[in-house]
Amino acid sequence: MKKLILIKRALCFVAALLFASSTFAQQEIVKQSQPGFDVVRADIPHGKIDTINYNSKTVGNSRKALVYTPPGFSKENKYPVLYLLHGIGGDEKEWLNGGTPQVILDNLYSQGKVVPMIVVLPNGRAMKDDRATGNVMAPDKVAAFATFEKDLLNDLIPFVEREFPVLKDREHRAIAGLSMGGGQSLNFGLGNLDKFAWVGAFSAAPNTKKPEELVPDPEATKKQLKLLWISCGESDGLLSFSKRTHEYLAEKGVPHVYYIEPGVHDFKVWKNGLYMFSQQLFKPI
Ligand code: FER
Repeated sequence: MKKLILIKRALCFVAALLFASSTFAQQEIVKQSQPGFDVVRADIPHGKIDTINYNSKTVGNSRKALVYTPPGFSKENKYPVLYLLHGIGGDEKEWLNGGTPQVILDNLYSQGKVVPMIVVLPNGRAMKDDRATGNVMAPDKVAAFATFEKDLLNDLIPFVEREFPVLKDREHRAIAGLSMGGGQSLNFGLGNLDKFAWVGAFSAAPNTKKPEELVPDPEATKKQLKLLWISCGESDGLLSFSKRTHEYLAEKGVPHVYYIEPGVHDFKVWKNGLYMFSQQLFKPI
């Protein structure tokens, strides 16, 4: 009799666990990517990539961006949005060409590891000629990466929110990027916490503002942030920009993830960054 009660109790416990895990998309410990995470699979549903053209009052022309809608996308649903930014040598196609984010995310969806979201891949060089040609380090081109803050907030985000079925509050908007795009994500994300609750920087570049400028009011930042992710390759020449940000945040007690992995300044690190960051997005923390 006692045995039966124990078995019943154990079954109740298992049922409760199953119920809890299926009801809430809780944060689990995310591990780094394993071989195959970026390999196309024919046996799973795939998301879709489209090019959009939006009118930019900031730049004074029509600008391009790519949009990835997840497998099973439906206009009847509403989705959170990740803005995913490129580096100094790239444009709106850099992630697609070098990082195959659609493959990484399709594979994660097939394992139920990501919340369905729309990913917008903008061109973060906000100037009339926004191609990555000539000297990409020219001062006007570097300055255009800062100008993109206005283009993003005043032109692109409103366009996306008019044209796509998206959730429009800060808790359903994320920004992340590689290198220059990582610096932009920290600058724009932490600088506009009324717009972004989830911020990720992979190998952030020297355009990253100084920590005291990024987070002038640590208490306010703590209250608003859902996730701040900073990753970098340990042999990346730009590691110091991630490190100084991390050290300041640690000193001020601002929760964040600081993930240093073997590697240099390349897509191996950035793809793993997207793999790990995306799985944490838009889930209860
Ligand atoms: C720099 C070194 C690297 C710099 C930018 C970068 C603006 C950006 C690298 C990248 O986006 O990959 O001095 O100055």
